[in-house]
Amino acid sequence: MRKPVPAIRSVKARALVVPLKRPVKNAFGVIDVGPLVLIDVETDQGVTGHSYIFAYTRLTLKPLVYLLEDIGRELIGRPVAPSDLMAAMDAKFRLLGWQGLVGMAVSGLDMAYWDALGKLAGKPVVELLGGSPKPIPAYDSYGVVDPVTDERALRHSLEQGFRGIKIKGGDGDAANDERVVKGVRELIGPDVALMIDFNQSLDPTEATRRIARLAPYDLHWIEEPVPQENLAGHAKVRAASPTPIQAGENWWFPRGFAEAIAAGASDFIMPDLMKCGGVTGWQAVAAQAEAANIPMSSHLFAEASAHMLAVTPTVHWLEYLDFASIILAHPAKIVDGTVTARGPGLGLEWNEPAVAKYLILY
Ligand code: SMN
Ligand code: MG
Repeated sequence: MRKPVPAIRSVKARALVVPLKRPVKNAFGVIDVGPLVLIDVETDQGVTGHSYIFAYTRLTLKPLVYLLEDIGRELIGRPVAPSDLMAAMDAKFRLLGWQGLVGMAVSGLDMAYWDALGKLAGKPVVELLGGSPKPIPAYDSYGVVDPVTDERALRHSLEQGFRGIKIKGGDGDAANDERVVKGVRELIGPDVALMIDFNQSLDPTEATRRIARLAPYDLHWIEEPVPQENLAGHAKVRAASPTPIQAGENWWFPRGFAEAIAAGASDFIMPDLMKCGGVTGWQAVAAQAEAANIPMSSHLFAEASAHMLAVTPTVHWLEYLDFASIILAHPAKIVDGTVTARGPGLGLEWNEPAVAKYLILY
């Protein structure tokens, strides 16, 4: 007989602040610790779905924990049917909107539902979605680097087989961007993709000026040159740019991508699973990317993104920026510069002794 759809028994959220192997300096400051929220969706069939979200700052940890658990209390007894639950969330938050903590919580819950469904089926999520695990080319994602002091780390990335390196710009003037890009290009050679991320720090005129100056260094993409909400600005920069524009980590849910694509904002897109609506939202974004022939990469969340990129028709790159491996039992593994999805579910299991060590109690 057909097994009933599992129902939600409880939702638990835990806040952690984990140390980072590599701080991420960007145009606005330094991320020197990893503020994470772990989500556990317990079902009535003996399986618990897991996911984690990245809170950016400690300041949002406590509200996220309370929000997740309060939403969770309203979900008790509901079947783990992600599409239905997304529709229920849409109704609940329609007047408030997705952007911000609500969108992060709803996306995180969606990832945990899918993890639970995969674990119940004994399959990786990529298989539930009709695909199969495959190696996805990954780039090693850095903060601001200095070609001299970070030489060892950059060489280590190449030794691990990474065929792409991303660095941050916009923390200094145009001359500094050029010095760094030139130095890193010399170090990694002509065949490794080099991306630069401005993290929304420029205005369209300045972005255009800086991009022109970086043209001789064969950059693979220019990321978020201007504020994410300035879609017309992105389109303007893109029209003048000899280098492809990349964006999407700060566009919210499939509708955000529809608007950006309609505006011609970017050559490439890179949804963040925590902001695009989780596994459910990602699929709707990937369909748009396919229809518009836009190469699609991931932002953070390497373990879960490896599942999603394997069913993304215009798959491009997986971002490897490690915030969570210290608290995961099976962190993403780099093999010849690629990451392959692992199950069951999204392959997320907690390293509980490490979780206990970094737990913040409210
Ligand atoms: C980024 C965003 C948030 C945390 C770390 C890094 C960055 C990226 O914009 O693209 O990785
Ligand atoms: Mg970025």
